[in-house]
Amino acid sequence: MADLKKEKLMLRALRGEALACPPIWLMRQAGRYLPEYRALRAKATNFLELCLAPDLAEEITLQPIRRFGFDAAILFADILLVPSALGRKLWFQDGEGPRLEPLAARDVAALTRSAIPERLSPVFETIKRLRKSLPVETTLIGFGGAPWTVATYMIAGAGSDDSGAARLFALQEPKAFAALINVLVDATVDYLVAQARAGAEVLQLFESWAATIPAESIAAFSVGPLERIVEGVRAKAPGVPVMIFPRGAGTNYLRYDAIGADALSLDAHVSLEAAVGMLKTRCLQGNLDPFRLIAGGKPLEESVRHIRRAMNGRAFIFNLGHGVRQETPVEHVAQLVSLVREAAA
Ligand code: 1CP
Repeated sequence: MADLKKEKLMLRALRGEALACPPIWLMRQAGRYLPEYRALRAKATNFLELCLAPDLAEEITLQPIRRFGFDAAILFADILLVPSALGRKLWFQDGEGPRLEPLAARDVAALTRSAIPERLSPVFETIKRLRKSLPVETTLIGFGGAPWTVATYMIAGAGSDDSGAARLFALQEPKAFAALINVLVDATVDYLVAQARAGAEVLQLFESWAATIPAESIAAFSVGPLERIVEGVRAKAPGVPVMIFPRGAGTNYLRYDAIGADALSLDAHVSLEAAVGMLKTRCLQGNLDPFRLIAGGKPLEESVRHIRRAMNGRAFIFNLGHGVRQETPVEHVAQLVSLVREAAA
């Protein structure tokens, strides 16, 4: 009977339909700004346990849907589950973020993707449960990290603003670096296809550290690997739209646009007026400044109106330019959803 139901707004936008009111979801919509998340987090031993316990991950994914009625839910998990499934030690230091055992060139050959189906099976179970528990109009988004972004954490052992350790590794150990990117491409295809088969309806690739890639390496480090992932996912999970978020790509957004993904996510630094004319990707997504969501009031209203006007007539999904920040007042998120759903653009 599914074909008799009206298609979900999010999927209509991804097929290229310009809707009067765009669908809305927010990157990091589940997380620390929500009191109900903090309450669950306090009970768990650690963050990894939350990601790998289907009952908890399902509940956390549903929390922002219950509160705000977003058009899409994003699976509660983390991009660093892939390196963990490849055999790297991963832990989350409270208050400090993720930590991995730093990877050396000699460690690359030992990375194998054979354990992904078993080690990440709780994630696929969470997806199956969510397809039953989500409201019928809500689209379920699965995700993974882009190889470069994941490699930066694997090599440095933590996040860093300039990805210096990974950049130096790529220059000093080019063979090991290429092998690492290749393993991550294949592992990410496996992981995303398994998410789609479990019930994820859309897949997002996070290239959160696109800004740290020198221009001459964009093709080898990021655009090429993402092209191979999109191709691999389309071959094995046809019909599941793929969205790419190359945060901070600047003028290199044009290179990501040429991949021909189903949607391109714009950070808050991209001018929408310029993007509309230059970018050919079927659907665009973004790009509210997360600090306007913290500020609320006029700054929020003005920006929402500006974004809606600029994107009027274009297939578009409303989102932030990066994730919801911890200090964001929950009332502002509710205000945002009603502003986006107001009748006129
Ligand atoms: O409670 C806590 O201490 C954990 C904070 C937290 C949360 C809520 C982390 C640790 N990860 C997540 C969930 C998460 N991570 C989701 C799912 C839910 C949602 O979006 O609502 C997603 C999609 C991610 C993706 C992710 N993890 C990215 C890409 C998106 C982005 O923000 O750029 C990245 C870079 C990570 C790594 C990571 N995991 C956690 C943190 C704090 C970080 C960033 C650390 C750093 O760079 O220093």
